Amino acid sequence: MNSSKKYTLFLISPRQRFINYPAHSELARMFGKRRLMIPLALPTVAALTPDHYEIHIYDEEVEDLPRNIKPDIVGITTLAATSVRASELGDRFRSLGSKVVFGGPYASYNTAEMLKHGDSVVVGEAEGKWEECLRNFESGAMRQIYDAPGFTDYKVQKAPRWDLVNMKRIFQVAIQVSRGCPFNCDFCLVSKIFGRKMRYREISNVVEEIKAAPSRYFFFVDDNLTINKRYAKELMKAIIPLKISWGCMCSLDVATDEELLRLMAEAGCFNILIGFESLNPDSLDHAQKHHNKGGTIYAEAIRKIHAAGIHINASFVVGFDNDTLEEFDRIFAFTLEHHLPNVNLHLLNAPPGTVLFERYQKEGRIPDCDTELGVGHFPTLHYMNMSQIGIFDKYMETVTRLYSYPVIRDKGTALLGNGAFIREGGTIPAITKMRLSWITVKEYVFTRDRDRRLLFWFILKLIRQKKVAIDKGLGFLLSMLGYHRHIRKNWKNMDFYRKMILQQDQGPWKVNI
Ligand code: B12
Ligand code: SF4
Repeated sequence: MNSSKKYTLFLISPRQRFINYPAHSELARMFGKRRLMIPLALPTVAALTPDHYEIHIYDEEVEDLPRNIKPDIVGITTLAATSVRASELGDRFRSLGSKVVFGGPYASYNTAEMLKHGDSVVVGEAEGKWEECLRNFESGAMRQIYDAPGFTDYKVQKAPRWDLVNMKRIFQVAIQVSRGCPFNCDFCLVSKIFGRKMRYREISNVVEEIKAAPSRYFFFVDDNLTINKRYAKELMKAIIPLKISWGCMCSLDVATDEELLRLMAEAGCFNILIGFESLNPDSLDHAQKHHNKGGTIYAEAIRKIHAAGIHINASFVVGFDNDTLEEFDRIFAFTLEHHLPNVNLHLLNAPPGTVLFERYQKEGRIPDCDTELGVGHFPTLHYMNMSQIGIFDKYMETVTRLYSYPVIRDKGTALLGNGAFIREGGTIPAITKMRLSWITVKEYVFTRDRDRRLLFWFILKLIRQKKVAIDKGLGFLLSMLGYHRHIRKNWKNMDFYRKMILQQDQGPWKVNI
């Protein structure tokens, strides 16, 4: 231990048993990395920690925890998806004599449960509360709960401590420029954790952070990067000279402003995650997601985003009370019609703390199941018109269809064939390029799968015709392969998953009332 430091602190993101986002595992592996990015909470909380702490950041998805160091204090970030492992780690470190503090979305709304495995919970934002917790730790007077009304000012943020993260093992860094969400969708925690009033960082503060970051690849974790279009345009203008590549999340109305879209593309945006959530208007009403309507508006908006050379990660949720299994087919057809190859399909779940959780709990519709199943591809509720096994089987059938090579080929050639994706993305090191080219050839040429080979030749033809940039063509093939591999892995575990689900299945909820 560095002798000028008085205390050792571990900041940990626990291992996730059930992986959903394939891009975070399979795609990272293709890049020779362990994970695309690590949770921003870890370097952010590290930046709030005083200098006399020797800080070690561990994301268990990236590396194992060392067995030979006993930290003085441990901070663990939690999601529903990591809650069981977080408790295990809490018990383990407490048995070693370390103090254990939990934070993050799961612990914030399950304080009593997490306090069985730790000494303290920091509720909601860390800023201010974490520093107080550490002062109390040093004086031997830690409280169990650190909570305070209101939110941090957030105009200027200390740069996250990326210097403590082994960047060789991750691909991109997360960055956040705003906090809050004016909406209040009932399955979401964001407006509870960060409030309904939007807060924005000064753009100069964001630019400094980007310049100092150890990667040129970023993901803006803001829930809606473009909700304030004036701020978004200023931000884009400021980051254009920085020559970075990035993805983000925003709502579809970004497409109503073509100047903004153009600026985003110029500033390096290659991918937007859009929460369509549902194509069933009754379900959107049901979820309080009133701001997300409109079939024809969807079509036009998608066309404009694609025309700007930006990919869409289309996110959908099935399982609202008005949904039936037909919803899956509707989503499948929609993504085919609008050339959306990257689809994140989720089953509705209700993390503790959400309005939905309270309601479903009152109605007795939350089975006593493992909280870590709440990653979006397992049933964790009793659904109104669908049995748990019914919705799960249909989910698996739909993702398998969505990522079958003939379907990917139809979508991919329509999407990439119009010439909008001709601009090169960020610079990739030569060694990575070689690695990716080799994986592409190995997987797409030396394969018995005719559909896969055909897809490769289609994309190659588009590259030769100068309709798509090489890196974008390769990127497309590899991300599709990532999804495909992930789904194949899930099929291998199907017997286990189905057995687990059948144990808690009570059939469609309406037959029980
Ligand atoms: C980026 C993101 C993702 C990325 C993950 C990327 C990554 N590896 O980081 C992707 C797109 C893959 C993703 C996926 C999903 N996500 Co997500 N995601 C987010 C999002 C938008 C930003 C997270 C972030 O970086 N925030 C910025 C950091 C700084 O905030 P923070 O983590 O909350 O940390 C602050 C405090 O909580 C606290 N804190 C956190 N940890 C700790 C630890 C200590 C010791 C202390 C003191 C304090 C502290 O201090 C920090 C600074 O103030 C959040 C919403 C949000 N606005 O936060 C949802 C969110 C985390 N996701 C959520 C969910 C549910 C999902 C999904 C299941 C999708 C779905 N069906 O809704 C999937 C699958 C998740 C999985 N793990 O498998 C929920 C989590 C709910 C829960 N209880 O688990 C959130 C809160 C959104 C929501 N719907 O309510 N997600
Ligand atoms: S789902 Fe999106 S729009 Fe709805 S409350 Fe959450 S962050 Fe806001």
